[in-house]
Amino acid sequence: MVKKKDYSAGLPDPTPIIDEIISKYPSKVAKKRKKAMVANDPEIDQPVQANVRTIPGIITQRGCTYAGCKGVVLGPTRDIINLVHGPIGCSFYAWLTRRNQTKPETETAENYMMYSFSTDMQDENIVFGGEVKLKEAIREAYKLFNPKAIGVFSTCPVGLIGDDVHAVSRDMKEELGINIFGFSCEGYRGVSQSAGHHIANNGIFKHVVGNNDRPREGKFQINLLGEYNIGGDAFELERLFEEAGITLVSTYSGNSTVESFAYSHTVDLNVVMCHRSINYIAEMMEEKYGIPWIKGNFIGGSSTAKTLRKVAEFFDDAELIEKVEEIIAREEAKVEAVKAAIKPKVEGKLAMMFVGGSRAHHYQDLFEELGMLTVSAGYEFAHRDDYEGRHVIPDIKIDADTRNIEELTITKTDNPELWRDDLVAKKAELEKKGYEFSHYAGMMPQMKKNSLVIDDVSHHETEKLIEFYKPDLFCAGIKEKYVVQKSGVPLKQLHSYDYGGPYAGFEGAINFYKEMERMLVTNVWNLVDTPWKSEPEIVGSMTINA
Ligand code: CFM
Repeated sequence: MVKKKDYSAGLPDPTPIIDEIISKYPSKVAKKRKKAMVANDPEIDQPVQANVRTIPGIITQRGCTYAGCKGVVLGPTRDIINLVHGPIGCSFYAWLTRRNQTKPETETAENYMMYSFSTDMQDENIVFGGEVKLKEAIREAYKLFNPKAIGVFSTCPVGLIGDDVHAVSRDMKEELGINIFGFSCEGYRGVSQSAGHHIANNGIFKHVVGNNDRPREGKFQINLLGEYNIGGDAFELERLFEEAGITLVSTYSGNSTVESFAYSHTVDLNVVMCHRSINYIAEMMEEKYGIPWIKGNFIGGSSTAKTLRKVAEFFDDAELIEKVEEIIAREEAKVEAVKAAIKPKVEGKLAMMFVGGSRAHHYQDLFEELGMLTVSAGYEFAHRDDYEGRHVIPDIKIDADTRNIEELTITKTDNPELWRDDLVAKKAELEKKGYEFSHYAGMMPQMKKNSLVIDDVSHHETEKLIEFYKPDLFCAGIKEKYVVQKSGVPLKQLHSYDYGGPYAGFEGAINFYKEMERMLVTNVWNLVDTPWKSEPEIVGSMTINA
C-alpha cells in the first residue's frame, strides 16, 4: 500500500523530480524536455515550451493533424459527409466509435455521423495517384446520400504523392452542384492535432461561414465555439440557454450542422469554450463582421454561473439578467446539495491531468469545488497562450512548422448589413467598465505555487510523476488508462469521459462529483499491486543450436 503525501501546508518544490526525470534522457533530449517543465508560480510570468515537435520514440500522448481537423472539429457535424482520402486505417475511429453525441431535428433529418467514409487507398493508388478514386468516391457518396456538403480530408500519403484534394473538390463541386471542399490536413502537416484545428477553422471560414445571410432571429444571439458535445455536454448547455431566452445559433461543433455554420456570422457574440481549437474562427469573425468574443467555461457549477452572468452582462437586459439569476439560484442549490454530501469524502485528494488543449485547465475548477488539489497538469498540444495567457502571443516564436499552416488574410466585409458597428461600439463601451473581451488568462495563473506544469508529457515522465506524487486520481485518455491503473491509481478519461457524462453545466457538475465519489471513495486501488513486480508471469529460456 502506498503512503499518502500530505500537501496541506503547500506543495513541495518539484525541481528535484524534474531533475530526476531528465537525468535519464540523452543530453539533447534532456535540454529540450526541461524547457517543457515548469515549477509554477502564479504570481510571475514563466515561459513554457509548447507546440514544438515531439521527440521521436518518447511515447507522446499526442495525435496527428488529420485527427484534429477531421476527428475533432468537423467530426461532430452531422449534415456533412466527411470523406477521408487515405488508407482505411485512418478511419478506424469513425465507424460507430464517435464520442460526440448529436440530435437531428427530426428522425429523417440528415445525420452521417455513424458512417465511415473513406476512399480506402490501396498500393496502386499510391503509385499511380488517387484522384480518380477520390472523384468516384465523391460521386458515390453523393448518389447514395444526396448530402448538401462534402468535406475531403487528406491523410499522410495524400500529401506524399501529391493528390490535389482542392482541385478535385472544385471540379466535383461544379459537377454535382453542392458545397465540396478539401482540407490539406495530412497527419504530419503540423506537430500535433493543433495544426488540424487551425486548418479546419480556415476551411470552414473560407467555404461555409457567410454562405447564408439569413435575417437575425431572437434578441440575444450567440455561437458557442469549442464545445464538442462529448457525453452530451452541449445538450446540457442548450437546455440552459434555451431557458434563459438566449438563442444559440450555432455550436462549433457539438450537435451541429454545416447549415448553421453558414449563418453563424449573424450572431451578436461568440462564446469560446475551448480556446485552443477554435480561437481562429472567433478572431476571423471579429475581423470580418465585428462580432466580439469572450472566453467562457462551463466546466464546474461556479464557472457555469460565472459564464452565464458574463453573457447576460454583455446583453445588458434586465429581463435576461433576472432570468439568468433565477436559473443560477435554482441550479446551484441542486449542485450545492450534492457537493455538500461528497466534498468531505474527497477533500484534500490529489489530482493530476494531462489532456488535450483545454480540459487540463477547465477541469481544475471541478476539483477546486470539491476541495481537491491539482498537483501537476499539462496539455498535449496547446500553445503557450493556453498556459500563460493570451498576452504572450506576440512573443511566441513562429517556426517552420507553424508557417506550414495557411494564415488567412481576413478583411472587413463590404456588406454594410453584415458589419456590426453596434457591436464594435458596445465592446468599446463595456471594455471601459472592465469587461474582458478576446481574453484568456491561461492555465498557469490558476494553478498553485509549486504545482508542476508539463507540456506534451511522455510515458517515462508519467511513471515518474506517479511515483513522486502518488496521486489519488490521474486524468488522461485511453492510451494512458490501463498503464496508470496498473500502478494502483484510478484514471478518469477526460476525452471520452469513460462513456459517462455530461460533465458540463450544472447537471454535469453533479454527475462529475458523483463520479469522483465512485472512483475515490473505495479501497480497491490500495489493493492493486503490479503483479510482475513480485511474480514474473512468464519465465522463458532459449537455447540456440549452433
Ligand atoms: Fe478542445 Fe476538445 Fe480539448 Fe481539443 Fe482533443 Fe477533445 Fe481534448 Mo480529446 S477540441 S483541446 S483536440 S476540448 S479530442 S473535444 S477531449 S484532446 S482537451
